[in-house]
Amino acid sequence: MSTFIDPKSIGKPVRPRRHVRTLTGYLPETDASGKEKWPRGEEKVWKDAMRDVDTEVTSITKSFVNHVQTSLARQPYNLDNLGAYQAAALSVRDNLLVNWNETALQYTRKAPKRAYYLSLEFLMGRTLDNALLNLGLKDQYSEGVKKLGFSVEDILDQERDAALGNGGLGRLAACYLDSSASQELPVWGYGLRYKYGIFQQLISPAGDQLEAPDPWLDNQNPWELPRLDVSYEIRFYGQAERLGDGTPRATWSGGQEVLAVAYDVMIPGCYTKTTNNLRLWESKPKRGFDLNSFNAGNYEGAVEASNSAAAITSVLYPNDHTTFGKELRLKQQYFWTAASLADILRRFKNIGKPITEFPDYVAIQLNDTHPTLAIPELMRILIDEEDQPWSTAWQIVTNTFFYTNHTVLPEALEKWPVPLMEHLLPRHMQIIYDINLLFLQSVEKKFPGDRDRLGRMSLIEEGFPKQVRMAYLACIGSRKVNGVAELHSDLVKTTILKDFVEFEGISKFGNVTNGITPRRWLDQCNPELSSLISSTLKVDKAVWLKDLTRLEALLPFTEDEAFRKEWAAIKQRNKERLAHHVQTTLGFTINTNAMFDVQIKRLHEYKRQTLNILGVIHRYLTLKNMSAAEKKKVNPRVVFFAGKAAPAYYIAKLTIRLIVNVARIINEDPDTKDLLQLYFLPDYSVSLAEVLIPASDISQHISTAGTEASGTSNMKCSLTRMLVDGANIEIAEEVGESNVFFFGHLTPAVEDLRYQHTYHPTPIEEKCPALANVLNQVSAGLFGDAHVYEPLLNTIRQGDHYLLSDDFDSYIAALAMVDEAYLDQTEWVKKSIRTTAKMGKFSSDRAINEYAESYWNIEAQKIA
Ligand code: NBG
Repeated sequence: MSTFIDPKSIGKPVRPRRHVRTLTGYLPETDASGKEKWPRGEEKVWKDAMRDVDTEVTSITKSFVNHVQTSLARQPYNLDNLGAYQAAALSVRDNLLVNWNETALQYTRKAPKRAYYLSLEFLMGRTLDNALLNLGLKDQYSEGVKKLGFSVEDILDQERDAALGNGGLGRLAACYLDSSASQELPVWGYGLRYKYGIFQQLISPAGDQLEAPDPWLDNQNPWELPRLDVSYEIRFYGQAERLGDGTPRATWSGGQEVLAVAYDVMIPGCYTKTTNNLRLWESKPKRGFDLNSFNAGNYEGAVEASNSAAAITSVLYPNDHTTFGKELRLKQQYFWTAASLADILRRFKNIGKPITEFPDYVAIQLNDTHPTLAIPELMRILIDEEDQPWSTAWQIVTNTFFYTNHTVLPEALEKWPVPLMEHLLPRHMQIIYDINLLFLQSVEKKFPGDRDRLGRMSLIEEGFPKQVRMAYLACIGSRKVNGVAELHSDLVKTTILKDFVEFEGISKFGNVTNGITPRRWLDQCNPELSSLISSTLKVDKAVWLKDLTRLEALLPFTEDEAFRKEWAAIKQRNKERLAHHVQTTLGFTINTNAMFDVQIKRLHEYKRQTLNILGVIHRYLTLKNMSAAEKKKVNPRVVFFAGKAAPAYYIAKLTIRLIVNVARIINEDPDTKDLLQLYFLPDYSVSLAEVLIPASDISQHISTAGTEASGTSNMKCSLTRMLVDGANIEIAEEVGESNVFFFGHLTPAVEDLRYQHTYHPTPIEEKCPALANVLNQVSAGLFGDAHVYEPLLNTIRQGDHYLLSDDFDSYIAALAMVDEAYLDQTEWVKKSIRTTAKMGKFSSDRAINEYAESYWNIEAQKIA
């Protein structure tokens, strides 16, 4: 560590952060009459030269060619699809910037209360198509690039996904940014600019998942603006010393200092000028490298220090619902929250209001516990730098933050070892202890003598080592806490935060059911369906895409045969599009006359991909025993899986291997291959989801009851007209239970079943012979490598924490009901239309408005 200590800084008090005035948020001075003075030169000359958004095809092609010649430094006749994508992206970016600047200017002028969404993950996917839709310029660009000899589809296909997220939590953050801008709300996102996003998934010849890095920035990223002038110094390690002068103040000095540099990503709203910002931080060494080592001739040491600074934002942690005690991850969390808070504070100070009014201007949403360090960090700033008394600081903090919980799985609740925190963030650990002391004193006051309760509620979990319970810190440091679906929010209140509800009162705890953006998940990925909806409803998509409840007007059309026919034909074309994609990328030929059945999500035991693959094997074995006549009556099915497993999650990876190897046998078997096909599509991503979802006839959401907080792919699948299977109570409430296929045990039964598994286990042969048979076939080597799968099969045979043996029979029965329902195509299409029509509630516009009104207390701002 000595290589990155700057001896000159040891013992010195922290220098207040300084900031140089930058590109946005600047207002011109006014003269005596209040009129704005143009800072330099002739105002008219400036104004005449200023550009607006290009809306004419000729100005679009001009800007495109201009970028080819200048930004790309290429000859116009020397352009491939990638170059064309870059030129198109740069010219679209110019348009976005016009709106982005105006939005920033107006926010600065009006100084409304703003909300900030702190998320360690933003799974954005591709940008160009979304930007074109939101700007309302898709037709003009298509025409323009066609004139230049390109097709817009080919150009769009060149873009690499921005995959800075693991799954639902990160994609939710991206949907919320889209909705904030579309609803004209002053919301910014703050995250990290990982050099490598979620790993690329490859499948080995044996069927194992392999991971390769995702160098998404290699081709340059036209959607980000490096803001080298917006930077903050962030400290790690060092010493914290209390001043001991009767105030709660302390100094924190020494250690390592690194720079956080901003990269801005424009977030355009749909059919509005509002263009918000997503600010991503990159870490850099404070000085090119450590001068002390360099001067002492220790060149490697000098480089090491700079590498250690740059490493902070080098990679997204690919974990999903698993705890990770890694120091670098904690560093990421602090680096990002500290930089974001410094930036938010600077912006607030520009308004010139007293610090006690901070919560009147700022709401900060904590996306899960990852940004919880923002709570002690704001306390540190208020106390040590702003000289506020403890109670004032705590008052400000607890009126600023809001915390969303995204899981009740115990293994996913973040905890950090106290020794690690003390080492990395000594001042924050002091503050956490102080918060805990005062908190436990007030608990003791309300529940005198209840020592158990104090132990349960303490921010510090006893043990070796002691650990900081981040969810509890997030809870007590926030103004409100919410879960992400009705049932999940109830579980939060009655299980993991039960004691806190009893102590703080129920009104602090709420629910905001997740939502998805209909722009991407209906219009962009399913353009034909989108235009059918617009023409049928005789409503411009600009209207219904921003008010999804309008889809309800589709209900009467369930009785319109011509409409149903077109509805079904679009599904068929989407299936062919997927088949074409699989053919060109993987070389498989898919039967598009079969039902397409998909399960697409992270691989995890609780999501029960295992139940699905064992169900597929059961189906295969059943088919094998059928006569030719019986086979004629079977509904052909193609089953698709896609999803990544955390690299260290052995059982999840084994599930992938089983799926791949079962697919090999089934797809080659002449007895069954016309009736059952199985594919594992590697490297699941937002872009792959955009092809898969519109093509699916049925999607599987089959997690053990009570374990999936909300799910969002269920909403996407239902929105692009299809049916959900499994325990999606809220969706069923909206679309009607007859349009969802339910099976299995419900949440209240889970605990008791698990108890029975542990204390009164019934052999699986007795309890569920059908499942036992499937397991035995796998064990016997029907799909090769018999012994390899034993650890996976044993999770079911012993303990069966996720209740496969309890739910298997009813799962198989539900699949049979799906087959039967599918045979009546008229009714099936009607179900599908009804489902889409009733999905209005699940728009992320509804969700973001709930946050804005009931949590953040912010208002929409019309950008003139
Ligand atoms: C996930 C839940 C999903 C939910 C998303 C978004 C985490 C920790 N949780 O059910 O498992 O849809 O969050 O809320 O990633």
